[in-house]
Amino acid sequence: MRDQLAKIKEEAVAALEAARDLEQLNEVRVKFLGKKGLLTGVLRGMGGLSAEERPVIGQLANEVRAYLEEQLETRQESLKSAGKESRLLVETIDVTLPGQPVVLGKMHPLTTVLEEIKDIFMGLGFTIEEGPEVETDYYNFEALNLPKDHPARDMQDSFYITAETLLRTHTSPVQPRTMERLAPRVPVKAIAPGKVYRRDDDATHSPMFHQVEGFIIDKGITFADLKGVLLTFVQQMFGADREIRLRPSFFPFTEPSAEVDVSCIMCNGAGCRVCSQTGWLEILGSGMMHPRVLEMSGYDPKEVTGFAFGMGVERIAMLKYGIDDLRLLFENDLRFLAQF
Ligand code: 2NL
Repeated sequence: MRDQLAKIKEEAVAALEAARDLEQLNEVRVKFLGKKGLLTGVLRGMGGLSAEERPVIGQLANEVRAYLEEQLETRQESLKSAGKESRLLVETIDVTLPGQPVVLGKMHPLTTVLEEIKDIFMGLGFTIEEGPEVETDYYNFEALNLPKDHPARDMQDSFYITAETLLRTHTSPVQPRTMERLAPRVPVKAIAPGKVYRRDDDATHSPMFHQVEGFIIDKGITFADLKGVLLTFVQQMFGADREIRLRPSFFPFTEPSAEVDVSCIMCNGAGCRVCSQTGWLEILGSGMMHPRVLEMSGYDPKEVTGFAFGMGVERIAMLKYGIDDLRLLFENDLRFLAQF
């Protein structure tokens, strides 16, 4: 048995020297020192030894194991550092090569325009209000003086969730919600930006689009305030030399109502293809808050007055950037988006 142990030791040392990499070294470890390895095999045969010899051989076997484990560790360290060195020789870095270009993302044009609109109104002292996109029939229609037979209430035009709830068809319901919360306090100066939904889908209509609604309530608010605020907005948005034109219109929630046009941003009013030779572009709807609407949400129309307006963000973005098809804004084609 002594001879056997001496032979194992000798063979193992030779095998350790011969191992060329960590994998081969591990094979050596398994072969000699593993659970089913040669050394363990010898120890199993100790049963046949006399009581005097057993501890002597046992001790010898342990010494061989300890020695081999130590040698294995040493060999492992030297193989490891040799591996690192050879990799350093092969993997040189050429610091003169050009770097990998980092592709930077940017804002979607709709986001840019929406942020710009919000900035302008915040600068004028407006707060920003939000409301749910799944809205009740009451806030979406009833509180806005939209009569039961209004076409917007048709299943063909709106996305209904239940008989009493639907995807909001405009941002207007944020107004009665805000009024209910604040009434009868004045002044109220707020805008409500956000997503709205209608059953429409073509080159000029998307089932989801964005609106910004705004309103002011205070003692003594007049149509002149409406005109002044909207002129300021238009000039900050489209340029200081823009003019506006108000045309009589109708909305159920305002009286009187007016459509607001901006002097054409392409031809400056001379007449071109963009403005259909009229010199004007329609950009928003507005009016004085209907007394019924004020009253329903807690304000006394004999004490306070107000004005309101609403605009489509997609339309503003299309005019500002000269985009001719609304669908481009929603296709997320990077060749399009990278242009802004
Ligand atoms: C448009 C026109 C408008 C309003 C929205 C409003 C809301 C309340 C009371 C009074 Cl609660 N008015 N909103 C008023 C006039 C026009 O939007 O063309 N929007 C895209």
